[in-house]
Amino acid sequence: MKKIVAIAALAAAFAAPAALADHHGKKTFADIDADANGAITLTELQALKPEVTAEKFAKYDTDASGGLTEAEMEAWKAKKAAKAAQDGAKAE
Ligand SMILES: [Ca+2]
Repeated sequence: MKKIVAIAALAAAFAAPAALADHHGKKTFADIDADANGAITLTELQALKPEVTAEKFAKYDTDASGGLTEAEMEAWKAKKAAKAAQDGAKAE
């Protein structure tokens, strides 16, 4: 039984692409873009983050294309990071 667990753990370790480790377990743009068309739709994003609303999505879909480009996703991430830093400063 122990041997099976060890093999399963080893298989899982090899199955995880090394690139993911650089993102601290976070999904990359390509991971979220399930159909790899270069834009993340609300459906694709909700598969990862079900809490994202259509309103919130639209706010960051700055060209209203119905999909978030990598640049739009980066802008979103930057805004979230800025907010987190601000919240952290308030807590101190
Ligand atoms: Ca897509």
